[in-house]
Amino acid sequence: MSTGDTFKVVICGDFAVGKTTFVRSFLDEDQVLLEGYKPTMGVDIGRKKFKLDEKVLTFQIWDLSGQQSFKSIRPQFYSRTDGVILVFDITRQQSFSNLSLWLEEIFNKTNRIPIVLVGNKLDLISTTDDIVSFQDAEEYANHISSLTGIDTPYIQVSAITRQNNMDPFISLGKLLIEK
Ligand SMILES: Nc1nc2c(ncn2[C@@H]2O[C@H](COP(=O)(O)OP(=O)(O)OP(=O)(O)O)[C@@H](O)[C@H]2O)c(=O)[nH]1
Ligand SMILES: [Mg+2]
Repeated sequence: MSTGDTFKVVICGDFAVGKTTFVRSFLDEDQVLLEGYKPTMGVDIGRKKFKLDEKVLTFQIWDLSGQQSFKSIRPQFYSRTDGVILVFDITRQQSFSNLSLWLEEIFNKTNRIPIVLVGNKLDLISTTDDIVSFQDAEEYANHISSLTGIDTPYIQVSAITRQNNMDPFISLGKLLIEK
């Protein structure tokens, strides 16, 4: 539930798909995004005010750990969540097939909230043939949408180069305002 225009947004998805890098690129536009992998320990919470269609929104962002070892403590982090950004790595099929496990975790603790699907690491698209196609991911977004009854946009980003990195937050903000 939201208080005024403050929304709790939870960032989900497998370990190392780039959730923390993606959140940092949003929270601080000038921050240098280090490339070393430092797993999130449980959860990191950040906050940012931003303007959308003449409204000022505040997102309180809960960046979860995707590591299996934190799975048992994650459910407690979903209480009063307004929206979810679900991230996978377009160069790692496993992180795409595991999305159903994330949906199960999300739906166990939330009720009909907007979800935005993000395929990260777009900068690596030409480095391997084994990528998750835009079409497959978009179909999956439609599947999510059929479960929630709310539109689920699919957006490809590169957290590292910041390509499209603001779009998922803007899309989610619009869905939350409309709700
Ligand atoms: N090439 C590329 N690498 C990325 C991108 N985003 C993140 N990475 C790298 O992927 C690794 C994992 O990134 P994190 O942001 O820590 O991943 P995470 O999803 O937060 O991982 P957990 O906290 O363990 O769940 C790091 O080495 C990042 O530098 C991207 O857009 N492109
Ligand atoms: Mg992390």
